[in-house]
Amino acid sequence: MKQNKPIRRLAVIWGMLLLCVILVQGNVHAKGVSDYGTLQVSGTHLVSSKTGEPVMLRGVSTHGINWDVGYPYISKEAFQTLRDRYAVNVVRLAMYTTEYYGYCDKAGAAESQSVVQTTLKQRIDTGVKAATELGMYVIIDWHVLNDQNPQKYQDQAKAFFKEMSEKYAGQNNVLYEICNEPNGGTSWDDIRSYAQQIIPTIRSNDPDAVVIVGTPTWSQDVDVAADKPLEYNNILYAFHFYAATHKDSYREKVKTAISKGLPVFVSEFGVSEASGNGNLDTQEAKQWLDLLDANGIGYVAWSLSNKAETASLLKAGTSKTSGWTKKDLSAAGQWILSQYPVRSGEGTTSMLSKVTGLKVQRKSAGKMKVQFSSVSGADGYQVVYSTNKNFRKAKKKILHNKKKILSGLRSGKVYYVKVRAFQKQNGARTYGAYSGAKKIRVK
Ligand code: IDC
Repeated sequence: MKQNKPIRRLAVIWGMLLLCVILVQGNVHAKGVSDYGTLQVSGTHLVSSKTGEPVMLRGVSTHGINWDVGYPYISKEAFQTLRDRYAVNVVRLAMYTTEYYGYCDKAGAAESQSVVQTTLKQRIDTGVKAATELGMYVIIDWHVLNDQNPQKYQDQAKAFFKEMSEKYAGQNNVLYEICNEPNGGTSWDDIRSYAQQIIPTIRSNDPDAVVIVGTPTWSQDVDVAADKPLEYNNILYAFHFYAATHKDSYREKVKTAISKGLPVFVSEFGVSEASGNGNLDTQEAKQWLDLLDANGIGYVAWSLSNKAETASLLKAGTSKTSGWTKKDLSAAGQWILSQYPVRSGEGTTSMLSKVTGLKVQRKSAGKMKVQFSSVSGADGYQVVYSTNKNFRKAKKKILHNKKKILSGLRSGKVYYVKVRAFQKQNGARTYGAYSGAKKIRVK
């Protein structure tokens, strides 16, 4: 009987540790549809039609929604995890046109082509609804890949986008990506003539819709597109990179395109090699994201999947379909999804631990001393104090070390105090989780 106590104590300690992990994960929240509303392309940027401010989209692409490594993650729970823990504000639904269960060529699938199409459209609808309920943007991606030239299935693309734009015309959070990666010698002229069929179809239903157009050579020749852009407004041109393969010379292509005034959008990237597998190169990826952030170019990571390939954001074979914490993420997932909160500069980040060991001491009239344990990696601390238990009308002070005497307090009042650490990234502060609150009556 006696052994029970230590075991119970151990269980309590484990429980508390688990809670700490959950709290440290914090709640991050990039700006979304309720902040920005309808998106518009202005110059080389996306801007909010509501506030006029530049819009930065950071997102995640599904794997092919035709496969069981892709569609199980189309849910409100999954998207909410991405939004709340990892500062994702856009999700891309990648619908392959060919390969197994493809929209135009179902390859080996048992169902008829029309059943396949109905199922894929239902999956898209689930994704659009989930994103909408969560105030996130959503990209409907016509995932041209093995079919190489989007003109191959142009009639089907037209019918598909007609139907989608009719269905989602009333929404301000849906973007249409009309050809993922033209390749195999498809020229920019081919893509232009395809786009000239599809864009008016979409716009006749949804005049404001932002349309993303792929560029030649697996959506990399944005420099070529920049010499002869399309004659429509609200167009983004796709550029895709995989950091372990595509380096400086590809960054030059992006720089050339934007210097010519082309609005570029990275609707797909990986930290892996272009195969979606092989090595990861986070140093190159960091250079990429720095370049994109500096130019206000949004980016979407490939892919939200547990498939055993290094581009997958989830650990190979993980069975969780939402609620992922760091341990459920692959190396690529951990790197990418820890970048987003920091780069969006909103809310807390899971990179910093919670402040512990907070002590408050009464000093002479109107003063108190606060001290706490330092947090590794912190650039400073924010102490928040108030006479209100819920920290209404709280005062905030930035500290550069772990103790400070606060003065100017109201004598005889009870104060509540809490502290969090912060890091500075790109000029913005990102915070770790708050310490527990302490209370004290001031002399
Ligand atoms: C890859 C998937 C892989 C799949 C392959 C073929 O990661 O599991 O077998 O497609 O369908 C792209 C494409 C994207 C690729 C990805 C990685 O848009 O569909 O996904 N990639 O190769 N362009 C460059 C890389």
